[in-house]
Amino acid sequence: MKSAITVCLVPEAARGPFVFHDGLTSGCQHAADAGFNAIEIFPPSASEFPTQQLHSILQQSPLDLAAVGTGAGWLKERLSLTDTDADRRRQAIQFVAEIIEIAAEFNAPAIIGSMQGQASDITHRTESLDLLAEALCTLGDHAQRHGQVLLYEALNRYETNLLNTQEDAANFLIKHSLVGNGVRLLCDLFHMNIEEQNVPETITRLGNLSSDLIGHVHWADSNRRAMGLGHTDSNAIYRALNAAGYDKYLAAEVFPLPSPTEAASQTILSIEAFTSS
Ligand code: LER
Ligand code: MN
Repeated sequence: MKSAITVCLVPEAARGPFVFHDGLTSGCQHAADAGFNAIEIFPPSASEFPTQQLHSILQQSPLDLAAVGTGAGWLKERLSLTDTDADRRRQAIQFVAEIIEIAAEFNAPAIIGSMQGQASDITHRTESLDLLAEALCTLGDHAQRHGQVLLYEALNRYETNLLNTQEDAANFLIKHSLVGNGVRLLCDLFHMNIEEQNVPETITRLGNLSSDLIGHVHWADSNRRAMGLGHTDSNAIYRALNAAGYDKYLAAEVFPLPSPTEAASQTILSIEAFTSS
């Protein structure tokens, strides 16, 4: 498995669970210095994505781009893929589609987290899930046409009322034939710590459902600090991921605590404990 760390380029997300907030150059420099394989970027939008700057940084560094978040569409513009207003929904799909295209230039997938939105009233949940399936179908196709997968992230109950557990999300993707359409699960261990009965056992069951279901992992401890700074059993989780055949990124989407560089070095330690043996 490979290591990645988050670089946030959105001032409005300064208090969000991202490690580096001081610009692309500084974030990449810190990530490379700490020994990461890749960065995961949270950009304001596709049009504000620093494409040229990133190309030149990556050419001169050992880093790759692991994934690109789309949550700024929700954070800044309140766009959602399940908005009941068809025009707003189209804007949300367009926002994500453009990020898919830019991420694909760097051989990276885009993430659907906050952009999934939530049902405004529990009676509308079925309708919202139908809208979500429709959007994931369109965007999964778009990602595939650009040679990528699309990462769908189940969030905890305080962030969405759509799909909170990984198995509910997996069954939803399977029911709507979305896995064949390029959609994969993003397992965020912080959300899983809140929602799952047993995180390693859940990962094992996901692996049994389909070996390529898990497309990305947010490697966060129980309190959303760097792995090792909470009470998550990272050893059992790593073993479960390994046994499930997962060989992609462990990306630190965590708070920059006690400092960005300490969160980075703690994350690397927590990954190297498994990968260097
Ligand atoms: C996005 O990756 C995520 O985990 C959400 O909690 C964003 O708020
Ligand atoms: Mn996440």
